[in-house]
Amino acid sequence: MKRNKFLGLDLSTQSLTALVMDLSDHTLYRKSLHFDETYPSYQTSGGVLAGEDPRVVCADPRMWIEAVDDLLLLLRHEGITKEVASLSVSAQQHGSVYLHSKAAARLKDLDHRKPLVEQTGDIFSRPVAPVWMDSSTSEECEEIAQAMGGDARLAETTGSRATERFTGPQIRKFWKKDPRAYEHTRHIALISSFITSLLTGRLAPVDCGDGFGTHLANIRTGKWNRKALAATAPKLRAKLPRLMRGGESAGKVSSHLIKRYGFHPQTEVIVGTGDNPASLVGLGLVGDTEQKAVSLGTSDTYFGYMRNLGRDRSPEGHVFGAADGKYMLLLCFKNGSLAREAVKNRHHLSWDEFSRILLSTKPGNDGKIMLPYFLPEITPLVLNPKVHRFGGLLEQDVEGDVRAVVEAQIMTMWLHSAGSGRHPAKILVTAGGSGNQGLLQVIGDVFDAEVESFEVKDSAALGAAFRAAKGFFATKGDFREWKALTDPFTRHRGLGIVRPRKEAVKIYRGAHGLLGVYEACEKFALGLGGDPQAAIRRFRETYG
Ligand code: XUL
Repeated sequence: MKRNKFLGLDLSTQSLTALVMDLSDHTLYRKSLHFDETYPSYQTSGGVLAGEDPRVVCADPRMWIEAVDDLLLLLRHEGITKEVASLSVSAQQHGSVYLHSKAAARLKDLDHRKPLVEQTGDIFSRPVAPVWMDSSTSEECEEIAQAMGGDARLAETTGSRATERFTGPQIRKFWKKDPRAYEHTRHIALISSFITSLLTGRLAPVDCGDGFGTHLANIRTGKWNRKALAATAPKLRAKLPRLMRGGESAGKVSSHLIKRYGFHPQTEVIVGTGDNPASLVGLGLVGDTEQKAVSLGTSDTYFGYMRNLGRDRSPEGHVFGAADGKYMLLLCFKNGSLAREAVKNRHHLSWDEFSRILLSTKPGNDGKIMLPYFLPEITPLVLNPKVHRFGGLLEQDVEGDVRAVVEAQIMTMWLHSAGSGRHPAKILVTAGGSGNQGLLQVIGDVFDAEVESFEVKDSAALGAAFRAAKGFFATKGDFREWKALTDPFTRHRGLGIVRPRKEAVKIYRGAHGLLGVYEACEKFALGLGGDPQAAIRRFRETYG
């Protein structure tokens, strides 16, 4: 039988998705398991476990193991696994999984007749995995930055200023709180390398797309950085996965995958990556410096490809590795879909109604502004969540609230990405929110850019499938270009272009426009500027 299918697995915050790509007829097959619904016994909300302190957020890795087991069994049942030539993983970034010394042997020797979780549920030296939504490591961030010679130096070496959710500060916190458990930890995986380890039966490497989101690597050499390791925790080097630049093979599937799920013994597993670097691939943006991407998932992210490490780096931006060994820039906004959903639910709206409100109400919202920090925010850094309302915006104002939350999210994206080079003329939008026309129109209007969304919204899973294919061909000595792989899928699957409306663009970008008002509100709320009332008044006089 010809094996011509490539499988991308994306373990996001809220679900595990499989995307199977057939290169012979360019068809795609998709299957997804939603954590809250499928695994209620883990009591997650939005896929995570939040503590009393809103800054502490983690997940139980056994839930992910169950999901991998169930999804692969489903794919076997559909007759897909035996046709897969290679597979690769994409996963939410920064989260870390802590394994004890018996874990490696256990992964190697699994009984295919038993559920995976039954045999791997006790391989952890720390029962929970801190995830990207955690913001409880400010102290450790400060300590690491100081040891590295300051925040600017840290960013120069590792690609980011000290960042709470990054793996290094998370590891440091664990070592400080529980040095014995740290001592007993043999291996610290990123989520992408952990899931890959389940597939190969061996502790798997991590790629620079995910590895640079740790504060532990040097973005120039693509190697773990000795000084950063020392600044984080003792004897750390030996506990980390191998760091790899490109998407090479991590080995063949384990005998467990062959026997339990029906994979062919020659199936390759290509090194996994983070969901944002995978999305860059899935959107066909590797090598493209002209267009940028906006992902409207649990988090909102703004990202783009970088050919080299120029000076155009917003201080709040992160540099991660791209799939071709170059770089990508990313900004992350934590309150993404969670804030939109909070507003939608508070006013008992459907997503269609939410979109209609955005399309029918006036851009600028008459100067009514919301700072939607329902949760601690990443960009800008807000550790104590609070929703601020300005310009007389009332909680019961349904239309005002909907417009305010979305305008805030897109304006903050525009403002904080301003330091990262020219704003693009075209933006590709992906993930759950990309089906919402109202949202797309606000992006177009605020950025004064054309906006395109796609039939396939799972660009991270699609990117993982592309990585699987590219890595597989490379093992055969076929080094085809990324574009040759991605074009047939991305070019014909656009859902049309949303264009910016001139009048709306003026309201945001013109003199005394809403972007300036928003910036004034944000500065005021963060204690960095005075009362924004005068700016709101001027806006109303100009655009009222
Ligand atoms: C990126 C980030 C999030 C996660 C979850 O830096 O923290 O986008 O990858 O998707």
